[in-house]
Amino acid sequence: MKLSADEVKITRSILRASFEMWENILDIDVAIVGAGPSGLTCARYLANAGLKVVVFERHLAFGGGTWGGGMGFPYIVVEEPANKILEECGVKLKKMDDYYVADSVEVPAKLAVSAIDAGAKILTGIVVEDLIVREDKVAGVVINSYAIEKAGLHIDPLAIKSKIVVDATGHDATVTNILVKKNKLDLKVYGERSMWAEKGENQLLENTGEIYPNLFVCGMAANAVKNGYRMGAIFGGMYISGKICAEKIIEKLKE
Ligand code: 48H
Repeated sequence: MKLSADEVKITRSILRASFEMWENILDIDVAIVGAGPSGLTCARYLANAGLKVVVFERHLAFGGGTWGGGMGFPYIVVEEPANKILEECGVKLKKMDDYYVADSVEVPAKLAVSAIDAGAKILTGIVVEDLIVREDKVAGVVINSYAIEKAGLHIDPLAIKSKIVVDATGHDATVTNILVKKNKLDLKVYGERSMWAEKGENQLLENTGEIYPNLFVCGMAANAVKNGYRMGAIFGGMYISGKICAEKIIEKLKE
């Protein structure tokens, strides 16, 4: 057997595939910022509804705050009815006390595979550093390479048009913070409150939704914006928040 490995052909294949991909996502239905549990769940439901969805994730790995489980112990806890969302993705759950326990590496892996299989595109190593705002409505995301951000280089970004943008950036609610600061809005980002797991999980569901025209917030970012409680290593609210967010977006895009 002789393997063929031509450097020019390898490079050309990568460049052509990349240009094709970028050209195809310049104008999309939904841009989700953050590939944590809420963003990946939201992406799967939106893609299943036939929408053109791209998830932009700053880091090279998807999964956000799931990998390390609780304090590095590789398990997370999920309450009913969120177990059903993970079961749809083929995650194996173990019943313990009143909860379900899941492997903190299996969960993000299967959420990501399920979102990709549904048709969502996940782009890692890409930071959303600004938004396109037109006549008091969000109209897209302004993106840059994480490597450029990390190196502190002043290199101008590129932009993607999107009907809807989702802030699924977790504790820092970075997208909402950018929108508020740059556009001098009255909308206030309060930051999250200290831990109260049960209240935090339930607030998350109420706090999920559209907070500015075409900007939706889900997951921990929803509680961060509205001063909801944090909840530690219980994740059910993240998946349900992602699902509720997708349902609200689908409803809005029907209008
Ligand atoms: C691109 C960005 C940007 C940006 C951030 O933190 P996450 O896992 O978010 P959620 O809300 O889906 O899940 C929260 C959960 O992981 C958690 O932290 C819990 C339950 N905490 C409870 C507690 O008490 O502590 O993921 C957000 C993702 C991360 O991967 C970031 O890298 C990414 O968003 N991100 N990506 N552009 N500007 N900002």
